Amino acid sequence: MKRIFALLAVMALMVAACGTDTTETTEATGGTEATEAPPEGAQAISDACALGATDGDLNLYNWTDYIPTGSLAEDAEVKDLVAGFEDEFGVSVVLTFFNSNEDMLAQIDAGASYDVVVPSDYMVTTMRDADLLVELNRDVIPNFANIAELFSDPGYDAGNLFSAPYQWGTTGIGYLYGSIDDENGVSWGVLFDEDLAAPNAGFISLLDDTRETLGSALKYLGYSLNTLNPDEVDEAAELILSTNEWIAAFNSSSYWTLLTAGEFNVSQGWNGDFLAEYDSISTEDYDAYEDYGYAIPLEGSAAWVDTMAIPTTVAHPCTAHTFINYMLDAENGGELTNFNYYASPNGAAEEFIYEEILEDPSIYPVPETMAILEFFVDLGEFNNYYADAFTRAKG
Ligand code: SPD
Repeated sequence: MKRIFALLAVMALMVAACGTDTTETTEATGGTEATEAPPEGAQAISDACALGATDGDLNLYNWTDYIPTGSLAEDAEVKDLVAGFEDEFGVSVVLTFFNSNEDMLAQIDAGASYDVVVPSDYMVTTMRDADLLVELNRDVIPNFANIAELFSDPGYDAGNLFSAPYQWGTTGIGYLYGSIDDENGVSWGVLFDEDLAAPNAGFISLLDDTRETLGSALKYLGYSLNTLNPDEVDEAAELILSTNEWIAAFNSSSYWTLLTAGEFNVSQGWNGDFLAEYDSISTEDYDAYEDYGYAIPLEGSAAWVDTMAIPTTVAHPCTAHTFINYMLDAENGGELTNFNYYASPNGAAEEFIYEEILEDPSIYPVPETMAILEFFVDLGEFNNYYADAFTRAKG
């Protein structure tokens, strides 16, 4: 536990400072008649919601495999949080997946209606500043009290007025042991340097994500992943373009299963996706952790906070608030982490999280690791420069 407190101290500084594919849909399971709310009334209706009220089914727009549901929950032996919400509140949940903040933003910007979305830190700022988010009615989200203090006033959304923290994690490299030299730590060079990548040519994947993929290249080059210097961004884009010679794919939606299926040996990705996958393929007779690892590269990397927010395209604002409150419940928060292997910003959830997760430095990094991590911040107008650079980088 001592290590967790030291980690929390480092996180406190970082979170306070952190600034500002394709979709798949699970089955809609029938349910009660929805009362459609006109988008322009979303804020007024939200402000008038009662605790635990619902006003229709829930359209949830979340990252792939980020909430326990159906066979995924069953296999992981954790509570099905989607079915749990449906049962407790008598509504249906339609779950649609996205694989990058920018894809999600494009959908909301185009008017797609969702009740709850899961933007990362910097994207909360972007969406808030574009008037795409409803201000949360905290009166009907009493479980906000469960959020650990260090996540209660983040730089990306002062006072959590428009977002509730969901999970936090890191970006790094998942790999098959033996495929890279990891004796003295792992360098981003195994993805970005021609010679270091050569042994795994054709078996390497990068995230298909503007800020993440450029961010890792920027880190490898020794720059901030929030740089506003166009020359540095151009250099990172050139570097990514050069990897076309040896990478197999840009993939953010299934790299973890493709890694353990032998399609990739080395993948850029998010910690929980790898670790939950290693756990899910382990059996009584087989421990996947003996074959696969996760490393935060020596040059430094990204830490991030994903959040729950209500877009102004919401149709069921009261159900949305009730869902956020449900997810911030201590036990549900614990189940979420026990499923997806991402760290929880929910302090009260800690007692429900498996000890081996709390003690895993790939999930709750030690302070020395935290010191080389950087949070993404919203770049305002300069976001477009990154977007264009990433389009060029993909060739
Ligand atoms: N499988 C879903 C993982 C979601 C990870 N969060 C992405 C953060 C992007 N900055």
